Amino acid sequence: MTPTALITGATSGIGLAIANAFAKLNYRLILCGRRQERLDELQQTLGQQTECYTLTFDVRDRSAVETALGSLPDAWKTVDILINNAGNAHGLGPIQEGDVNDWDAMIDGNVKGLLYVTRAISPGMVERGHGHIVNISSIAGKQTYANGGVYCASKAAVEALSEGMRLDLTQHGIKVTNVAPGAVETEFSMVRFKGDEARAAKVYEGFTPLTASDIADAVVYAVTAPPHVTIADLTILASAQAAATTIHRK
Ligand code: NDP
Ligand code: 8X3
Repeated sequence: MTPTALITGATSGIGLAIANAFAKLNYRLILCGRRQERLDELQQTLGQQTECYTLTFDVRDRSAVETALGSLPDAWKTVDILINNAGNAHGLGPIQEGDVNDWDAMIDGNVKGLLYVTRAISPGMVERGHGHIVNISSIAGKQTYANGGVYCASKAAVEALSEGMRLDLTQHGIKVTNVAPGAVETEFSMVRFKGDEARAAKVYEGFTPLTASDIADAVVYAVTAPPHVTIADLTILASAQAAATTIHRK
């Protein structure tokens, strides 16, 4: 049977690259995000390669998540692979100056949103005794850096949740993979710096960052591993990156 994959944050960056990679494998795709026009475009483009279904919701909105995922038509209810990718950093600054709205966006999106989606999708996997959940964490979940405490905390929570999910779900035939990328050039820094293009570009200056498709390749590796193999945890860095904030720039 052709697997069906649900990808949150499919409208750009890593989620979009995973959608493209899965389309090449002919997986059926449920593509999620807030930007309707991008989802419509994906339905047009990727829809020519594979079967696609789109859902527009904000992962922070619990009832929107429940309504959207609860409304999946019968033909799309069986989700074999869940990619919990939606998330972003908002701001970069010391804790005493933090913008509480930014904190809410990170904790509500990166942590609670991932939980809401998982709560909606995992019972079906348990019922079927089969499934794979891939959580996109970050090097920031393993190493805390100055001025990024709340984003790092949100990704440390993802690390803990990947372990917790594996402990609870392995007995039900469900694999859990945690993927922790380093610097990947996407819209991530534009979002973090609220549209400041120059500041966002500086993040990737003087070295070759990862591309979103580098991460998609790793996700494909994890989801195509043989049934008896679980790729539990992958940390992927650009070759110039030694640690979260140690990057060798020319
Ligand atoms: P992008 O900004 O390019 O993509 C973020 C995606 O998440 C978009 O599709 C966006 O869609 C979606 N999203 C964000 N917030 C919400 C929300 N509240 N509700 C629904 N969808 C949301 O960044 P990346 O591709 O880089 O980020 C993807 C994941 O990878 C994130 O979890 C990020 O933390 C993680 N990551 C990124 C790294 C990097 O260096 N880029 C490194 C390590 C991890 P839309 O706006 O349409 O809702
Ligand atoms: C994104 C990578 O190091 O900018 O999670 O936090 S980092």
